[in-house]
Amino acid sequence: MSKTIVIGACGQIGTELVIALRKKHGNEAVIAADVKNDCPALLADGPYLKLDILDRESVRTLIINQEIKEVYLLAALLSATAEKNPDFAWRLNMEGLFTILDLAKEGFVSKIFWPSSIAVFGPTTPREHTPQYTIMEPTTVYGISKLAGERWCEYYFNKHHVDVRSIRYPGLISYTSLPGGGTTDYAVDIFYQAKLGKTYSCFLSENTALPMMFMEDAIRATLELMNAPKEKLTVRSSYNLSGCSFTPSELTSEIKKHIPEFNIEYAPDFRQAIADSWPKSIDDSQARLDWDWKEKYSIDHLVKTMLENVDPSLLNG
Ligand code: NAD
Ligand code: AKB
Repeated sequence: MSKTIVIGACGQIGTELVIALRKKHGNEAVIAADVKNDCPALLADGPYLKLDILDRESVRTLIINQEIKEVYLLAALLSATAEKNPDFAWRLNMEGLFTILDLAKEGFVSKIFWPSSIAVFGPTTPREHTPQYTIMEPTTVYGISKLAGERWCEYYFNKHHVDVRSIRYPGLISYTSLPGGGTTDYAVDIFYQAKLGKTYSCFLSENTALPMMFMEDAIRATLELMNAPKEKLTVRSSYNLSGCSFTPSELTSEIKKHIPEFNIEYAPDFRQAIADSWPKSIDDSQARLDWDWKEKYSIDHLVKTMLENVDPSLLNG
């Protein structure tokens, strides 16, 4: 049995990725690992390990001894949290990546997934339909770490034949677990307040357009990229990926179709400057060409699904 590990498994993406990978490979074949002590109930049907990605020796021992061949490395600080602790964010977002890339270079790991983000772009990047190849001058510590990570992934592929694959995820929207400190989190938070019948105080201004994607599409994209034949992949830094793009005001109008009395007010904070430096929409034609990517969720489908499934009791921990 070939083993897979998801590091950062308790997070917004990790929870759903572990479930999807276990469906595909079997529960025992997919290890969920996270720095958190406790395994979330959703991941209790398979192995769970407390693991700190910054503990290089423990990570190496685990992966070598357990003969783990496929690694999904999700542990990171996201954009808003990273700005509050830049030194640690740089360390966490970079050191773990080197640990895993080195294990692959030495032949212990055969395939790596490492996520990048739309945060790799900056204020000098064309903001509409941002191309795969363009100006990249990120101004956040998170974006700088993701861009550096992309360059290292491509370097390890070119120099050491490491099979590392990556997607520049847009803001991801899901209801299974809460988001972990990003600039796009408003587009998840808003559904909880709408379901609770409360006014939502949005930390971005009403006309801030950002690229977004429903989690089901993101997980499917991840599995499709990891399954794609090696020779079809022309991008070894990270693929642009697009779902749908919208502003807080457009999202509110869509929610109001289901909950007409829903209200939003705007109180932009430090995250507004981050959002203003990011693309409004993404051109993902390379992903469509190379591995037949196509999104399923438009904004109306996404809003309907979120409102049907969001459970405000999640906010109580
Ligand atoms: P998250 O914050 O929800 O989850 C991260 C998980 O990593 C948490 O469970 C946390 O406990 C764990 N972790 C933190 N430090 C760790 C350590 N030292 N060792 C092991 N685990 C540790 O993040 P997410 O939204 O699931 O994002 C996962 C990855 O995808 C990140 O690299 C992020 O940059 C990237 N990404 C996410 C989005 C998004 O919208 N969610 C968009 C673009 C890129
Ligand atoms: C964030 O807002 O930091 C993330 C991302 C787009 O990388 N959701």
